[in-house]
Amino acid sequence: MSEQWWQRAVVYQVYPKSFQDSDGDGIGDLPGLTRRLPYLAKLGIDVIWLSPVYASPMDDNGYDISDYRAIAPVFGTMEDFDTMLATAHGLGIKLVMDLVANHTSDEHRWFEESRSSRDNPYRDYYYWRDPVDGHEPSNMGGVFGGSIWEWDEGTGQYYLHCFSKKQPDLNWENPRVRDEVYDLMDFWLAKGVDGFRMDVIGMIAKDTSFPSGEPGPTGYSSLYPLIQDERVHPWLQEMRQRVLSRYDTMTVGEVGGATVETAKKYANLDGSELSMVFQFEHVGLTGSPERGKWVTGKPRLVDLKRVFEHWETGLEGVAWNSLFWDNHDQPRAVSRWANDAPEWRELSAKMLATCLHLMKGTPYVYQGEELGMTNYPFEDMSLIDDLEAHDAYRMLTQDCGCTHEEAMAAMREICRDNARTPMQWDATPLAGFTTGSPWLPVNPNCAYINAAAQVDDPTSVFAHYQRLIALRHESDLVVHGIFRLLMPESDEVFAYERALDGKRMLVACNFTEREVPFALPDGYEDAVAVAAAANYAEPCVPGVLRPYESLALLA
Ligand code: TEU
Repeated sequence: MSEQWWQRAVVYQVYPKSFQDSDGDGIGDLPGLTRRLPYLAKLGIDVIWLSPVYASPMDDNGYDISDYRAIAPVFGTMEDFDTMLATAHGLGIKLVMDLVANHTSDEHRWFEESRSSRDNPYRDYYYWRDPVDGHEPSNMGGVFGGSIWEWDEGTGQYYLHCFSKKQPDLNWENPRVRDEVYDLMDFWLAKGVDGFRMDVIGMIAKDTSFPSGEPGPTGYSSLYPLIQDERVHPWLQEMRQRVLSRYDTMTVGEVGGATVETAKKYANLDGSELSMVFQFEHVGLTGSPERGKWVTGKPRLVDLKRVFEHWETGLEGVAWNSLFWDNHDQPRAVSRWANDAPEWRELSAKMLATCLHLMKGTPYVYQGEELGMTNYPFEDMSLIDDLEAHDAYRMLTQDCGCTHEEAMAAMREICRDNARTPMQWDATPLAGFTTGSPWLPVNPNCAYINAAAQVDDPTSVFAHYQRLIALRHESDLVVHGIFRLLMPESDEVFAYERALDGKRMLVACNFTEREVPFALPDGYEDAVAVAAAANYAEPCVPGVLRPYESLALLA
């Protein structure tokens, strides 16, 4: 099959609220993003995934949309959007919007109509059910706590919301809902947008008998008994036929709970559904039945490698993979997967980049990851905005018996606001993000972790990402080479090989702060070092990998 443009692309996620403020209100906006597009062009990325900028009451920072065809005034105007899009395209950067179509805001016109009366034409845009024995129709917890059902006094029924009560779920069984979604997609594609990231698209089909769930911690997995992702595929095929097929797009579906087997359908190479999906097996490696994801500590490297091997080999030749360490819902990469201590942060951030960017699939860089930005030292919940975190703090301290400090330790490692503190542009106290009061605190380590200090430093984390991105653009081996895991039993070294047309590339990454033995596999005796992969200035030492060393050899 011919190569698709998004198979050689690197995607950069912008969380607009935290990227660049232009009007001093302490909140990032579209003119601010436009101002920083040359920075992204210098990094060399090909696509921006823009988290939602639509009209929204911001209950979930824009993942609760009240008008899909309008820009939230806090982010700017439609003209600002058009300027940003034209500027990005002028720099050779494509733009993918965030399609949040599993649910709307409760302030969307459709929901306001739907809740106004039982016989309103929009009633069936959402899921409404009668009480059962005077209670919620089923006993299932939502991702952000509480029940998935909210009582509506006006019409004497409950409505379904898998996330916050201000995010009622759209009823995709209703063909009028699907028509509305396809129309709004067409609106943005006709404006020149290059595709969509599709929020929780794997859960738009539900078991409408609404089974009850198991008691347990809040989180996405609490919804699994409700989700029927096998019924999503006909709707994605319909979406492809009705709207996507008329444009040259990249689409990535967020499919929590995706397996290699289901991804073979969602991301099949015949293009009948999506380009790729985000799977969550690696980010789900830590956690517990009692506390969900809110546990501290890193996963074992052998388990992390097993997940990546499973996806790299399982999709080979059948479907396309995405590659990511973090996003706006996850803690910062270097803090979570490597070592953000000052003496190891830069080295291990570069190692992580080499490890991910030389695998097969489309890599995603989350804003600030290319600088080695770290988690924030949250000491108190007053500094945290995220509704998910506040629900989790309640769960941890009231249901799980955690002390405040134990709960804050989990917040410092896991909460989503770690990724949402303002982008660190320079060393000034507000990191050049705003001239006002930032909506979330700026990490004080912006004094030495910031773009201004790195963009012209060839030894910086930024420069390392630049070189890896440039390597992908020019290397068929990196884009198409077959993946083979090496040293599967090692809990210290992540080593793998890529092979294509007789050429082989060995990639080796030491995930520890110790020097570890590393024997070259046969056939690499005369191999040539790949400069873009190396994170030590000095040549590699035969037989060992230095602390957090990454290297690649071409044979
Ligand atoms: O996230 C869906 C999802 O699974 C979240 O529960 C997320 O994975 C979780 O916070 C990590 O534990 C999407 C968006 O990415 C997220 O920002 C939204 O809050 C959510 O959907 C609702 O739109």
